[in-house]
Amino acid sequence: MAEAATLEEAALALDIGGTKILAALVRGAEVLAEVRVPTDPSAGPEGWLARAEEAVAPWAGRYAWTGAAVTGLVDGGRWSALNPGILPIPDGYPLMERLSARLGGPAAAFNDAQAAAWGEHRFGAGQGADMVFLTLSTGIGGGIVLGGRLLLGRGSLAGHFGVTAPVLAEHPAHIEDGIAGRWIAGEAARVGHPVDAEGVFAAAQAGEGWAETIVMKSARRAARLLANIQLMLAPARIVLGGGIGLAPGQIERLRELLGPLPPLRRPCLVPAALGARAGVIGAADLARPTIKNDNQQRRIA
Ligand code: BMX
Repeated sequence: MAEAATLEEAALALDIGGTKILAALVRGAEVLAEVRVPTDPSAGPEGWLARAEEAVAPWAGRYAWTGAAVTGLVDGGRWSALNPGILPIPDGYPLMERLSARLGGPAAAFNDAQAAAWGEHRFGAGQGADMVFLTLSTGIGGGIVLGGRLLLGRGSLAGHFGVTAPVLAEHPAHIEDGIAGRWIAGEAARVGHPVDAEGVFAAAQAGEGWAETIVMKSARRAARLLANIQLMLAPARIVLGGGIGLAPGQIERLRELLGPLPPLRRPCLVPAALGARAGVIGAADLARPTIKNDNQQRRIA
């Protein structure tokens, strides 16, 4: 483990996703310590926070504030699900208040993909550019940084791409329900291979046809989403993250599928430089001005 952080510089950061919780002690772009625990969907927000609190107990006194990156919508410090199928968060859960009460000190919370977008813009593959971050994970999340500002809020301009509806109604609700990790595992089980999404990618890498069929179908749909994002926002780069986005071979499949598009409409796809840590690094940084300077408008719109 790296050296101890000084209190003024280090933050506790949590990334609460549909499958796992990553807790980290973060200083700038540096992760000084980290721990992962699974998210039990049935435990509810108090259960998820209790699990995180237990995991970070050894770091007591080593951080000055807490930043959380969470799946779902954070609005006025309250947390709700956009798609309860990814994680059943009750509407309007007082997340900032509960984080602060449980972990001590000031706390701020953000959507996971928006926080990761900020992390990649500040320290990773999106530096100095208008960028979109797209996480292909349990679900699909997005974050947009234009002119150095992270777009927050509820609308699709805040990057909630996964819960947009498919134009061709292949699936009744959200496009993520036909592309992302839950769908991939569900498809595998349907064809007699009850493994998680990671297992499907491993099987595809090993040349198993059933697995290649599933990951290609996911990739074709994700490529359409990427092409639409490029048309809507024309970012200089789309930074790809998440367990599916960064799975072996997936960025190559997506690049190949997008290859025939005319250059002006073709996304420039790059992998997240901070990998699975983009969310915790972004949340730690975003939470700092909110708390210390009460001047978050400087950086986020
Ligand atoms: C869903 C939505 C987004 C989130 C995205 C990725 C919920 C609970 N989540 O679209 O807010 O950013 O999934 O989440 O409504 P992950 O858990 O797959 O990282």
